[in-house]
Amino acid sequence: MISRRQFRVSTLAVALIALLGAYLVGTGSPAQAAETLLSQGKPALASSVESGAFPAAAAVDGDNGTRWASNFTDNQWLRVDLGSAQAINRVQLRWEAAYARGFQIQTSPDGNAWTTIQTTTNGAGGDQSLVVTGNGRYVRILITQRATQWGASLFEFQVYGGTPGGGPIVRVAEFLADCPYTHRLPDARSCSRTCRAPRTCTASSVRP
Ligand SMILES: [Ca+2]
Repeated sequence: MISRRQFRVSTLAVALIALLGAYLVGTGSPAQAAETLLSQGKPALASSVESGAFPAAAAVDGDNGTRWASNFTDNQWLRVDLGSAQAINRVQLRWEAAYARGFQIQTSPDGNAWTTIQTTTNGAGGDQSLVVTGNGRYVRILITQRATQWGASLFEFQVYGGTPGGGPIVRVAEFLADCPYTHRLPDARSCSRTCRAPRTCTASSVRP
């Protein structure tokens, strides 16, 4: 038999777990939100190209078989125009064998004044995912140190961002208002989805 006191304690524990679940859903970490690829197919420009076979646009075409390649000196850059100011959360680089050891990710409102939002000095090439925080219409990579005798070459230069927390988020206040005490289960999403008339919901209307 469960004593009344034990029942109260266990009920309190369930309520606390439910509130924690609601809190986690309500605060929805941006890292869990769906990200948006902002750069693909957008106008791209580079300070130089090795040849016409490796244009700037090849780094934002979504094709891992095409690439941009610079001339064989440092301080070359590739930029993409996102079309409007955007919040930027991540940059994905897919390097060809001619990668850069040192580079900077920069943003700009106008393509002239640049703000550095990420600096790498020991890059190893391959696929690089850089978590960044920035905002701007233009995003570029400035090559500060090539790793090889050739230029810098990227199969893809991908800028991600958009509205932080893009997925559906149930706020704590909504969750508590919609769900009676007995329905405050850790999975607040299913509660708010199934409990359309909260004052008359029965326990069976809320999925565990
Ligand atoms: Ca490409």
